[in-house]
Amino acid sequence: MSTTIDRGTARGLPEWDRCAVMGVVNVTPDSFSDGGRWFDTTAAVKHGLDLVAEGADLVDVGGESTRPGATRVDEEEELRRVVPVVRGLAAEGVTVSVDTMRARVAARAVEAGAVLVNDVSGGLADPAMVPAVAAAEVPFVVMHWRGFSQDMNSLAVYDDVVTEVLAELRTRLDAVVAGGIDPERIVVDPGLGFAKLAPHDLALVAHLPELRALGRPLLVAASRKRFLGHVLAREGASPPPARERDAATAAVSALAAHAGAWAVRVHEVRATADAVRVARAVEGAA
Ligand code: PMM
Repeated sequence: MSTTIDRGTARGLPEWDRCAVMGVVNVTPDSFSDGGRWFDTTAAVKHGLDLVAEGADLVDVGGESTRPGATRVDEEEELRRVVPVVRGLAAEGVTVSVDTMRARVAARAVEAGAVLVNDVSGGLADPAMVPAVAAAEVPFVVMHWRGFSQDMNSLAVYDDVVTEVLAELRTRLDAVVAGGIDPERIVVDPGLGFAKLAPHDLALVAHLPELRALGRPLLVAASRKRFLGHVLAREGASPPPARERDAATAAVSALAAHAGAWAVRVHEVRATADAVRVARAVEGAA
């Protein structure tokens, strides 16, 4: 079967003939949707391996919660959480990415075997990040970001969210390339839920092909996010909790794969692994 959708590739990473599945391991006591469960190194490594067994192509390890309103974790604590888990998973042959806004954490994680740096601030939070990633010569996720978790709800103001996110991502792309990162190593991400309300997130999901026009592979991370809670809420009832949003997440995974996403980042891998395979089979039949 020939691939009908061009998802792009990031230099230095494996190539998949379908949308890839990035499984999430949050080594945090307070993450948005799975915090506290994988806080211990051994449990976190085991969880990452389980995600691979369930169909994850790569595993994203993070030690700092970015849920709206979260306060920042101390750098030493972040290192203590993340580095042993990265090392343990890389030693088992897993393709590991590190989810961090700090250059030192990124550099230490790469030394420990991470092959992708996923910075939700796109290099804005730490001025040392872009030079560190350029020097490490690893792929870099540039996510759309307007500010830290404490401030991001007040920053969710757009006239036209798709146009503005595109323009702001383009500016960040230019900046990180000017900072020395190989353009062929860059992945872009609309940053669902980051300084965005539910209608903004839905509009971005509806317009993913336009984000592909940035010319870089697209990572989509809808997993368990608030906008899905809004979509699923029954009239007059509060939204279902994060853990009850996995079927909705898999639905977005299928839509994103069909729209040309390079990868989807999810907490519950099994259903999304099926979703991207179905999307691939449909593409092959087109
Ligand atoms: N969202 C979260 C964490 N890391 N990384 C990327 N590239 N894109 C995202 O949208 C993103 C991310 C927050 O979700 P979690 O705390 O539930 O994992």
